[in-house]
Order: sequence, then structure tokens, then C-alpha cells
Amino acid sequence: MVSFKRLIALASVVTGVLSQSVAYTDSGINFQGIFETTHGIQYGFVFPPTTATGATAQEFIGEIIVPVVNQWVGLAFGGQMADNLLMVAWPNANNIVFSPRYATGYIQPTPYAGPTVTTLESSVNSTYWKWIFRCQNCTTWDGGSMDTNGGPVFAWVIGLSPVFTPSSPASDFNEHDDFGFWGEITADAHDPNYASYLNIGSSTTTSKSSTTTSKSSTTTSKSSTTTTTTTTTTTSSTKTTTSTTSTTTTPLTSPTPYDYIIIGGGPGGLVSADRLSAAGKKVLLVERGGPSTGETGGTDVPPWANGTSLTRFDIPGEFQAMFSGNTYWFCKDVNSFAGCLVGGGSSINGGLYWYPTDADYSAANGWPTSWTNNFNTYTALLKNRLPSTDNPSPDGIRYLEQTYPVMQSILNPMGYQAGTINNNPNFKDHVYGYSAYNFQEGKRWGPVATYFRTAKTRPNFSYAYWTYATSIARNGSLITGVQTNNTALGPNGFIPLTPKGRVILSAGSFGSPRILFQSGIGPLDQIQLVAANPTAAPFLPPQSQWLTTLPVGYNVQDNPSINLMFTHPSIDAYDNWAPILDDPRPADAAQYLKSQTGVFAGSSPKVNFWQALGGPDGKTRYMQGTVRPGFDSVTTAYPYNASQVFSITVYLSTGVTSRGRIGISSSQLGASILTNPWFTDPNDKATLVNGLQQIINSAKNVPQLTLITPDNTTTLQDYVDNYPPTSLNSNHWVGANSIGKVVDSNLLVNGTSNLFIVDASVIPSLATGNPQGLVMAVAEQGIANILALAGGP
Ligand code: 6FA
Repeated sequence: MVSFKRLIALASVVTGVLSQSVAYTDSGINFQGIFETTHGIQYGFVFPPTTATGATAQEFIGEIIVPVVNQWVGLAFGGQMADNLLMVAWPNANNIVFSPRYATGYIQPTPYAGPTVTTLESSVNSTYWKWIFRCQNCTTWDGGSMDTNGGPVFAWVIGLSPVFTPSSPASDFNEHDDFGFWGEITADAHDPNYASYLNIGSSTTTSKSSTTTSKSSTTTSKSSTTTTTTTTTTTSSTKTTTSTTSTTTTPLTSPTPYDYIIIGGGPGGLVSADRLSAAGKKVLLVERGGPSTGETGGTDVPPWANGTSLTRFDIPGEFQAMFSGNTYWFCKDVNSFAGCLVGGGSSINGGLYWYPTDADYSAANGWPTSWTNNFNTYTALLKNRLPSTDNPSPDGIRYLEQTYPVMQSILNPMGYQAGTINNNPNFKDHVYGYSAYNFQEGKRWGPVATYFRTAKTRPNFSYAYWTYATSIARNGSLITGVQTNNTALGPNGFIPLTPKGRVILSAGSFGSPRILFQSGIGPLDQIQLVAANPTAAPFLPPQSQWLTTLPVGYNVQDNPSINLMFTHPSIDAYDNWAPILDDPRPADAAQYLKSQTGVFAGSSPKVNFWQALGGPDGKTRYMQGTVRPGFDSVTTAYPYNASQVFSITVYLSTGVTSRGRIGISSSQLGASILTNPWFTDPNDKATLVNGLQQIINSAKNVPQLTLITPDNTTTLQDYVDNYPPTSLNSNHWVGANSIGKVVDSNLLVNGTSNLFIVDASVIPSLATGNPQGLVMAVAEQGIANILALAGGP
């Protein structure tokens, strides 16, 4: 039985501290509503003038704008579920399906016949769904009514799993995943222009194209925004196109300008946020996703940790569970894994953490001398803020480390030495050690529990979740602000800069190029795709200002990686990590809940190793190995014991010569791999095959060790040749906005005055290890350069 019990349970508790609705404008309508930050949903309402009588007095217009991760949304107009008018809506293909509901108890609400509901405007895209509706006969219902001239409590609920029959308005659905309340100030929600709003359905298109007009006027200067506001007052009482044009731009309060607007809350963005706010700048961070760990407001707690604030993002051992179920934390409009929540990739990744090496910053890797000569200072800052550990359980005991002695048996005969890897970052040839993590106190730590934590304490720092930046507004080379979907931050979501302000693009290897394309920066074919998109095109600058010579999206690298799967009787494959979210081993779960120690204090990788290899072209390339109990997919003709399987993921890192391209694949603007970056140079493949063969040869001499994938029905060469290209992906993308190509040595986008990029995309070549440490160290150095650069705020 589906119920809304939790909704009623808290209603009385929170009433005294409710957030109150505020005025905002969207689609030409002046709403009273709230932007609910946990799920990033905008709720708004407008009522007829107080002089209305009869049926007109019993209706209103409502709006919801919802990130797609929320499969359905419910509203309770009496502040609780039972005996109140409810409204439920969800997207189905390109339409919004809706249904007034009613329930006499805390059970599945059923369709309710009283109201007449009409869609005035709706849209569904890859990130949001939006519904503006007219609700007639909606202010009274069986046994109750709404105070239309006061401040009644409204409630919202959201569901993260789809309704059972999306095409049917009568569909049932699971109990909501979250709920909340607010004070809807209906006394302030009456609008003399109400009648004109009922026509917006027919002017939807006009409204969009009008956004173009508004955007160029707001970007020109602040005074033109004021002009637009004035126009609104004059024209909005008519039902004309002009009315729509001007009202969509109208802020009811002036937006706050910022010295620095940072787009994206991943490792690059969070280091930037902390360093810029520490320097006293007025900083806004916008993040398209929502909270992750408990301290960021996350509430996604695994069932076994119920009653704690330990979310799946806090618990390192939940890493392997990131790839199944409702993976709402991955960006759905990127065709590679990318974290779309605060912390970015660092909130969902394996947590492997390597301090940068000299080679990582070498001229051979594409770095200018100003970086090559100075990076140690900034790496030291990083180490100080976020030290690594290769023994993550706070009780000092190593858990699930059976792979270590097996790897010793393989690697020692090959001339490898054991070491604490991060104690000597430059020693990366024939070395192995326990995997190093950026975890602390048995929890995922990373930039969220360090840089973001301190930034948040400063009054000059603001941040907004669920705020999707689409483009940078500019007049030629001068950036004036950022265009977002968050109408609470500015008119039509436009956020201005202070006169000398700057924008820091930290949206990651896929996100930052897309924003550049949507701002008229990058190869012509990409900007033309934007121009073909009716929603995005209006935000492009005039064609004469396009910067088409910058190779945005080219030169990308990612480590090609190949898995070898072995069995050995000493291994505990940890049930291949399958039950870790819903039904983990009870003793391990209990230990972690008690003291954040044990298996769950670490993620799945247990051993790492490196070796330099000569390629057929005479160039040196490095091989990295990451060893973990369990496996992705075994392909073998051998019988094998699944509880004894472990995997070695073998990457090619520093020295890789292959390059690919990322961009947007169509006018739908999904971020994509356009040219695979793996093995475009056959010397890379030959080198990796050589390294793999050396490991396999040595493994043959280890008693009871069996290579099951590849097995003896295929050669290593065939195995690598037939490896699915997408499985070569290591999620370590760099290079799309390479320093020296797209950005200069201060990370300033060439051809602009005040647009900088601080994320993995500026790194010109692959790091020796997994890249997060390098990304954060680069952010330290990049922000120091930017602060030192003349002309800023
Ligand atoms: N790196 C490591 O060092 N160790 C690892 O163990 C490791 N594992 C993984 C892994 O298992 C997976 C599945 C993935 C996807 C990556 C891994 N990486 C690992 C790579 C590492 O996480 C990345 O190199 C690192 O996070 C890159 O940091 P950046 O700051 O360059 O970029 P992110 O993608 O992390 O963050 C971008 C942020 O911008 C996100 O929060 C995103 O939501 C936000 N954003 C994107 N577009 C936006 C927009 N238009 N508006 C507002 N926000 C936007």
C-alpha cells in the first residue's frame, strides 16, 4: 500500500519555520512561489484579482519546473495529504500527464473529479520538465478549502521512480521519496493581468523567441534591463506578443552581481570557490546537480544505514553501487560517465588519489614553463588541505587486502618494488603499493569536505544547486554574466558580473566545452549545431563575434584500459559487491555504522602499480594497474569460482599519443565523444599489449592463479583488438580546452577578457595516475594566477 505518512508526520513540526513564497516572473507571468533547493524545483502560483467573483474567484494558475531526475511531483493544496485537493504530474515523452487526486487516508490517492485542469504551457527536455496549468474549481474541495487571501501551507512531494503507467493520468505510483512544505502567500499572489495569462499557451513559441530579445538587452547594460522592466509595466496588460516579450525579462528584484561566477561544483570548481572567497571576492558557485554527502544536504542513505546521515556518497564502500539502479547522479545528457551533483566526479568516483609528478607538469606534456617551474608550491597546498591515505579505515587495520600478496607474487619477479606510492610521486617505474585514497575518518572526503566546507562559512560566498548554466553572455571579448535556468538568481536566470567581474568555467571535460559552444566559442560545426537549436540559438552572440578558431573539444585524452580477470583461492571477491547497497554483509555493515571502520571505509581498488614501457616508436609510455576483488564481466570457457575472482585494470597513462574529440553530437546538444581517443595511434595499443603480456607471463608462474579472461580460446592480441571501445573508457578525460591551445597560461580563454577555465579540460595530457589530484593542484595554481592577474575585481 502506498502512503504519504511521512508527509503528515512532519507537517505540524515544521509549520513554525516554513519558507515563504516570493515573487518571481517566468513565461511572462508574475508568480508567487518557492525555489526548493534540495531537488531544484520551482513551484509558483498566481490568482485572479481579489475583485473576482463566482467561478473566476475559485481558480488559479500554477507552475512547476522540475529537473528530470524527479519522475513525478505532487502538490497538496491543504498542506497535508488526507482530505485535501492534491495534484500529481509527470512527463511522458514530450507531454505532461497530470491528475487531480484525493485521499481519505494515507493511502494511494485516487483521481478526483471536481477540478478542471488545463495545460497552458509545457515542455520536456533532457534536463527539465515544466508545466504551467490553469486549475479551475480548485480552491474548495470535499471537506476543505484554500485561503486565497492569506498564507496557507502548501506541500510538495517528489518521486524518484517512475509512475507505473506513465501514459495514464490514473496511474498509481510508489510512495514519494521526499516532501516539504512552504507558506504560499496567496495574499500577494493576485495579479490584475491574470486573464491575459490564460492565453500563454498560444504564445509559447513567442515567449521563447522573446527570450532572445530580453537576453541581448540584459547583457548590453544594466540600464537596458531597467528599460525592459518599465516596458513590462506598460505593456503586460495587453495580450500581445509584445507583452510576452517584455515580461519574460522582468526581475521583480534586482539580481545580485558577482565578482566571480563559478560554473560547476566539481574538484576544479570547489577549489576555485574556496580560494576566491578566501581572497575576499564576492563569489557565486552554480551547480547543475544537487547535494551529495550528508554535509551538503544529501539524504540518499542506504537502507542498512537508515537513521544516520551517512549517504551512499559518504560511504566509500558504496562506490561499486554507483553503476546500477536509478543512477540519478550521472549527467543524463553526457554519453560518458560524469557526476552531476555537488563534488562532481569526486562525489561518485573510486577515490583513488595521486599527488602529481614532475612528468605530469612537463613541457613534453604540453605545460608552459610558468607551470613547470612552480607547480610544487601548489601541490604542497593541496597536500596540506587534502592528504592521501593508503590505509583508510580509522582503526589502522587493512581490510579485504587478499589481492596484495597475490600481486606481490606476480610483480616481485618482474623487478617491482613495494612502496607507499604518494611518498615518492615521481617513482612510477616498477613500483606497487596499497591504493591511495582521498578519504578521511572512514568517509569520502575530497574537495567537498575540505574546500567547499570552508568556502561555505564565508559571507561573501553563495552557491546554488540545480542551477544549470547554458551559456556565457558576452559583448565581443567582454563577459557580462551567465545565463542559467534559475529565475531566483536573476531575470530569466541571467546572473550579472560586477564591472570587473570574471567567470570561471568548471563544468568538467564535457560540460565546459558545451557551454563554450553555446556561447559562440569553438569549431564552427559545433556552433552551427547550437544555432540549429531553437532554445539555445537565441543566446548565441551575433555571428560576427563567434570565436571559431579555438580547438575546443579537440586534443582530448583518456587512458585506454583493459581488464584482466583472474581467480585465486585466497581471494574474497566480496560477493562481487552486488549486495553492498541493499543487503551488505551484516558484520561489516554493523562495524561501519558503529565506528566508520572496516571494509566500507575503503572503496574497491586495493593495489596499484606502475611500469615504464618502451613503444615500437621508441617513445616511453607508462602502464598503471589497479587491482580489486570482484569483476565487471567475465568471458571465459573455463569453469570458475565466482567468489575467488579479482580484476586488474591495466591503463596506459603518461606518454599516450592518441587523441580524440568531444563535442555535441546534434542540435539536441547532448555532450558526446565524437572521435574515440583510445588507440588512434597503433603504438599505444602495441605498448599496452606488451605490458599486459608481461603481467600474464609472470602470473603463469604463481601457483593456483588462473587467468580466466582472456582465456585460452583467444589470444591476448585478439582480446585487445576486439575489446568494446566504450569499455576502454577510464573516465579520466583531459585536454578539451588544453592550456596553450584554448586557454593561455593564466587559464584565460583566448580571445576573451574575463572568461577562465579551471577544470580537467585545461590539462593538456594525461597524468601518470588517476587525475583528480592533478585537477585540484591545477586549480590551486590556476586560481593563484587569476588572482594575480591585473584588471580583475
Ligand atoms: N579520478 C581519480 O583521480 N580517481 C578515481 O578513482 C576516479 N574515478 C572515476 C570514476 O570512477 C568515475 C565513474 C568518473 C566519472 C571519474 C573518475 N575519476 C577519477 C575522474 C575524476 O573524477 C575527474 O577527473 C574529476 O572529477 C574532474 O573534475 P572537474 O572539476 O574537471 O569536473 P567534474 O566533472 O568532476 O565536475 C564538473 C561539475 O560541473 C559537476 O558537478 C557538474 O554537475 C557541473 N556542471 C556541468 N555542467 C554544468 C552546467 N552547465 N551548469 C552548472 N553546473 C554544471
